[in-house]
Amino acid sequence: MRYPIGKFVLPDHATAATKRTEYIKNIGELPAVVAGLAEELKRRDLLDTPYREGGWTTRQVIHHLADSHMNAYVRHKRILSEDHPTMRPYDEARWAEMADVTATPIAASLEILRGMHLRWATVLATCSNAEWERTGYHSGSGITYRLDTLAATYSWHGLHHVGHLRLVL
Ligand code: NI
Repeated sequence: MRYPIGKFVLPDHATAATKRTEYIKNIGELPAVVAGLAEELKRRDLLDTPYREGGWTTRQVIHHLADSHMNAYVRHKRILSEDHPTMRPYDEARWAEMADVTATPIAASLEILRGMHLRWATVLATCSNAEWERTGYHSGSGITYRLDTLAATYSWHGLHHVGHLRLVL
């Protein structure tokens, strides 16, 4: 239940280079997919249901997608605008317990996702090969990402949490 679509496997550079279009598509389509599932979860009164025992509620999962992808979007933009930036981790568990998660309608995060993913997919769709190969260092994991392997990570991450929402439905 924790990994409904399987654990993420960081692709090698050759693989990531062939899947850039797929990553853009997944990132571009995520907001509409989540919005559709959110509507059904709300209709069936399942927004306060955890996707597994001790796990986040579907409401927290939806707000977490906005939290995580705001960080992700900034990381992509920094890689495109700075020379090998260091990307800092954030405490996702604590972010998921603050009032902007527990006391804010999910519509707020659905709107964030809609606007931000449109910008994110748009900028990725215009990247040159050289831009896709730009890098950044993630200080939390010690991993050096290329823009395309970072996009792979979040392409997976969105579908990973969509899997959690589908589990509850
Ligand atoms: Ni996550």
